[in-house]
Amino acid sequence: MIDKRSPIPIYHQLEEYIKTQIDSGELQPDEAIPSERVYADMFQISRMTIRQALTNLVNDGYLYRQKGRGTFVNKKKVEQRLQGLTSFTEDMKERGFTPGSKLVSFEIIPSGREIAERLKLSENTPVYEIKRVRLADNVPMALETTYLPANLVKGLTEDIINQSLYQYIEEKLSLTIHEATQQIEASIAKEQELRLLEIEKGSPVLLILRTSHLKDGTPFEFVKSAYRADRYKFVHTMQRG
Ligand code: 16G
Repeated sequence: MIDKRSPIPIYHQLEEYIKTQIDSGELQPDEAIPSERVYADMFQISRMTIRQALTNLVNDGYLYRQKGRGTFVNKKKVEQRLQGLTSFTEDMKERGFTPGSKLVSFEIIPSGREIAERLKLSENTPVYEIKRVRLADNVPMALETTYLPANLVKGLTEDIINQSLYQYIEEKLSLTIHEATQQIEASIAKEQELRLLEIEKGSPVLLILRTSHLKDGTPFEFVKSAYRADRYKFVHTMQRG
């Protein structure tokens, strides 16, 4: 399995070996991987090489560490396609997860400059600010802060936002959600994100800014979200010509 004469670095070969074991199901999600000593004996390689491979696999989201317990196989990342304009609730249901939300804060505030600009409002217009941890089978996936013009997306309650915002907008307010633009960038989780997403200091997150519009072009939401990079990946199909 490991070829010491190969020009491919040994740590990289070990990474590939472990990935193959994960893909084939020999190592199952949440199963502890063998100890460094086992790999060292099995392949006659140094602990340092093994540590390097394991650290890379943790950083790439294949494995996770638990202090004092060991290193475990991560669940497969959620694949989010970047085609249709879907809600978190719809995305999770489609994948067979139970969607959920944990409300962090919910209030009406006067829009500052950034929010006013994004939502094409004048400054100090009342907007809802909703902060939710989005859950899949009770596991935190993203921290989402949503801004909505209070005189457009009317009558929000805790009950509604604990379920689906898009469903309320479409079914109860009879507004037509039409299109959105979003940007995605990499970042390191900040203090509040670490705590609420239950990830370790230094973990990467994907920051997404989304502005969504109704059929007549009116922006109805501006959302800032931090997605756990170890649980999420975005997939985009492109056509040439
Ligand atoms: C997704 C959307 C967010 C929208 C939410 C509605 C991204 C980056 N964000 O999380 O803009 O507000 O779905 O979800 O995809 P809900 O209907 O489940 O409340």
